[in-house]
Amino acid sequence: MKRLNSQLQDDGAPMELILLLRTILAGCKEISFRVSQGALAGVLGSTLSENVQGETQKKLDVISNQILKDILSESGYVKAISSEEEDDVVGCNPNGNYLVSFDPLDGSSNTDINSLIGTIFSITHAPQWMEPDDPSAFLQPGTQAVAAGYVLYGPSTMLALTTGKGTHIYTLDKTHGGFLLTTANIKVPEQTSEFSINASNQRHWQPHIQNYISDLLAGKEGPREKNFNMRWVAAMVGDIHRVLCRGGIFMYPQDAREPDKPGKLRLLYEANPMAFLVEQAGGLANTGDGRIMEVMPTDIHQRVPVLIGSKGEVETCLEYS
Ligand code: AFP
Repeated sequence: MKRLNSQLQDDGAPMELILLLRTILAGCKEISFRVSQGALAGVLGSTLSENVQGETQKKLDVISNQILKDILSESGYVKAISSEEEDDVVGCNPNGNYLVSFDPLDGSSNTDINSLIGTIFSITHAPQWMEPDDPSAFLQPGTQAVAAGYVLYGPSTMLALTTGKGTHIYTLDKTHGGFLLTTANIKVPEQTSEFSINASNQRHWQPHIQNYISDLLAGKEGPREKNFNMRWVAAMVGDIHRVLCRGGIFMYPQDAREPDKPGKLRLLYEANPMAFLVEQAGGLANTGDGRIMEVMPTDIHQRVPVLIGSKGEVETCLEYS
């Protein structure tokens, strides 16, 4: 089986980017190990702290964030990082050529039930003019990313990665510690009969989203004239992995709960990297109002509504608005 390095070289990735990706993945392998120890190492449960988004931090959120922060700060390749678990941008090497945004442990409410979780990341070039602790350089649309990926800590530890030449899936071979290519150029099926949404928020959705979901639920007897299945992992990384593997539409749409936060998911380190991966696999990623990757960020922790998945189904959903 092909190794990660060899696929990245075939895709024309520059050597420094390859080294940076290997650094991130070294951190993810350590996270994978810490996650797998679970209760034996006392890493489950919550801390007493909250992150900048007002969410209680899990012990594994803090551990994973520290692992990635340390390894990236010491690597020399990175000028600054932004993380879900850091209030502000963290400056690293003033001469570093890259910026990395990450959610160190997505789906952390799943840690205590031994369910799917993962690390999501996105990489852009660092502008020369930028001071390492300047957040403004992170405020670039997703189209500027040079690489994005996630590592899913499930029954296998898997990597989905794009450098803009398709999306490839790798599996961690724990016997030698390397990621091996297991699906090259994965393609999201254009049509689907599976959707993914937290239905408990239904009363807060905009009317057109309520109409769209009710037509899916009406199944064969409704206007779509086919039955749909629903799945919800409560970790975007798990839901998007399923969409990449067998199609579907994943939605966290705008809702009326907090008018100043139009969606739940964060643009820089959740929506954009997933949009890049899914678009490179032939799917679509939209806010309901335009392409996710074209949104100009105004804040490093900005939230956006998200409709991601099979091209035909995302297009159908958009026709309801
Ligand atoms: P964390 O990043 O705090 O772990 O939250 C996970 C998440 O942002 C995303 O991965 C899920 O799709 C979503 O939250 C699940 O939210 P609810 O099930 O609470 O609606």
